[in-house]
Amino acid sequence: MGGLVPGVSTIAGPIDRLFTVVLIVTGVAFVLVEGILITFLVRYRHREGRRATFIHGNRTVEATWTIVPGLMLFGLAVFQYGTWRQAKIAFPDESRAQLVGVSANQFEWNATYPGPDGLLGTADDLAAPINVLHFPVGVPVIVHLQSTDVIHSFFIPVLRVKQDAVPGRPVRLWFQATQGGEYELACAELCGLGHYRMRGLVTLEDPAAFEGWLVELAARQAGE
Ligand SMILES: [Cu+2]
Repeated sequence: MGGLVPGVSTIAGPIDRLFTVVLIVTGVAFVLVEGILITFLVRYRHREGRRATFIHGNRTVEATWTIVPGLMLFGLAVFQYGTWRQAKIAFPDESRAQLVGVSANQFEWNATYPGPDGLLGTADDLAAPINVLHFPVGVPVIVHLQSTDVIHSFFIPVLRVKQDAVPGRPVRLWFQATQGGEYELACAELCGLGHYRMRGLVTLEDPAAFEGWLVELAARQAGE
């Protein structure tokens, strides 16, 4: 679909297809509804000497404009379920995924990576510099996301990943990157006066480079 940033994750294709279909369906409905509105505005405008007729509803018309959009929404709900399931429900196994902890606060992103014990949230975790995130390409990544203050939203457009971070409610999200590069992480939930500067630099790199970066983090942490 033209106009979207390029997608570099396994879910990007299905998400963009959904985007296109929903845009077409709602676009046609929009043109139709606005067209009828404008036609009626012109056709039934005030004219000298013409009296308004009073009607008391029309069951057939009312039922139609309720049932047709209802069926369209139901159809879209069924149509999108496979992609929703793939993106939000069918998580890969944590044992074969790269785990990353991401903590959002006003107004920065803090990423942590499992240390030698392979577990997140333990004393040997490796902390990345503020607003710096690295992810391996070709490997499922599971992010354990949390917020320490207000609601933020973890949004990496090229990965087609967006997830609210709600204080007190840790949540998981997952993706698999298909291509390396440097991209942007933005907060997509107005979270205070500094919201505009709440951005992170995301580096997607092959697993060997990613491992090298973890070693660098460990060395820096040991040197502190
Ligand atoms: Cu924020």
